[in-house]
Amino acid sequence: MKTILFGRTKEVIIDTNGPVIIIGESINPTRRKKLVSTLQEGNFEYVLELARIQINALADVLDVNVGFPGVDDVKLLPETVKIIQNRFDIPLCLDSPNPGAIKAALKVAKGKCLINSVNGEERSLSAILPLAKEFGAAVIGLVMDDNGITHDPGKRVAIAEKILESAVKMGIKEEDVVIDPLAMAVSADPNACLVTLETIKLVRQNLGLNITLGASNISFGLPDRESLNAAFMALAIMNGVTCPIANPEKITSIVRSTDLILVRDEFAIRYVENYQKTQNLQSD
Ligand code: THG
Repeated sequence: MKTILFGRTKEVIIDTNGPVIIIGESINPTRRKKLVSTLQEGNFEYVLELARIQINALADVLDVNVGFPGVDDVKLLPETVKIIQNRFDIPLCLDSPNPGAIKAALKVAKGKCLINSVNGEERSLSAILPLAKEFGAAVIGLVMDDNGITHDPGKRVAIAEKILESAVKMGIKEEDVVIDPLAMAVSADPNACLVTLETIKLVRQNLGLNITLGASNISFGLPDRESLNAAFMALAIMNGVTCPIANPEKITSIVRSTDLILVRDEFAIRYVENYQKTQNLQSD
């Protein structure tokens, strides 16, 4: 199954057979005070810097989240999208819980975006899916619904199926639905990662869709987040994750290593490309 995204002209193919596509997470105000303060001043230089750093670290798609308390993201999200797309030709993942902000961003975005996200709640399905259809976007489906978040992998997959069915009914192509099995902090729940890994496996087996997740979520609240994120990433890819949202500066080496091990990188071309890139950056 192939989910195809576009920047202004650049095509990115997310393929269930790999190689893994990296969605860069860094344009997100969570714990980035500088992003909030510069955006509040109407200064986009830091956003562009975060985009450049992630593209250099071999991100394939950029997640764009400009939500913080007090922000008018119906105005700020499209503005940020325009500024990024003026400079860079990389597909975007529009990350907002506000359908108004998603719609405003889709109106100005060039190419084909990934909407982040819809979930199984009726209110979310009826607000977001028509936008994906209208603008020809792909959409991430979070496996939660009106009952909140279940810890039963079978029930999570049932929500994924419901989202897929609603999308297809709306006229959205099956391949344009990407499932997020929900990655949560293992510090808060010792079973959290195992439930996610099991959900990933079931989504791959039963639905065959592309799978994303917010990979860095799992290490909140613990030291040495990098090691934990790396171990989880390898397991998540093994089980069927094809387009994680993560920090490319830290995760690209792990992703390219895992793809090589899983025979998705003939002649180790992508593995070596990343190695050379990191060497070049050091000598810059
Ligand atoms: N699913 C989907 N979208 C998502 C998430 C998800 N979007 C937001 C989030 N979760 C994924 N994005 C991030 C962004 C940053 C961090 C974690 C998840 C993060 N940042 C570091 C910190 O807080 O310490 C700081 C940045 C750094 O690494 O230097 O952890 O689950 N669909």
